[in-house]
Amino acid sequence: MKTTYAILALTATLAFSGAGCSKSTGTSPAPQPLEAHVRTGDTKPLTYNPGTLDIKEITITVGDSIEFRNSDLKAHWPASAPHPTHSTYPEFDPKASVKPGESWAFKFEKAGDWKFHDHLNPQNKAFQGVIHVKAVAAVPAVVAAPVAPTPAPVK
Ligand SMILES: [Cu+2]
Repeated sequence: MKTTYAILALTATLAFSGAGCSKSTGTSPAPQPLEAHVRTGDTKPLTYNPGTLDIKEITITVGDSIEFRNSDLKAHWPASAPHPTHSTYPEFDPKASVKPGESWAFKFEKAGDWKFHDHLNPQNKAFQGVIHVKAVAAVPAVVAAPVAPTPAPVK
């Protein structure tokens, strides 16, 4: 699981590093529109299953969100380290428990490695993890070409 996300992160890094947007899909490299480089903010699910999290480590980009889904029979409370103050990233805290069947999404606006725990089970490592948030890759600004004045008709 960790390896999978590391590869995904590497792929994303390569895709954003420019060089003609070469995605190694193997077949005909169709030209991609410029919009493909611009991030709009993805949402990645992370699920509390009975007794454990399905993902304990994930890499995203600033502006992306993590949706904490509770598929367990007990309530959970994802929150930034450290317990109990959550002071590393105070906004990363729903300020309430997420009940079974409910979810809570949080948009990460700051780059960093954000450890989290279950505020209701702070010592249980099965509910601890880390969200790696990468800074947004620089995207060249699109500058509109100036409109050339219509040349006066030659007489
Ligand atoms: Cu806590």
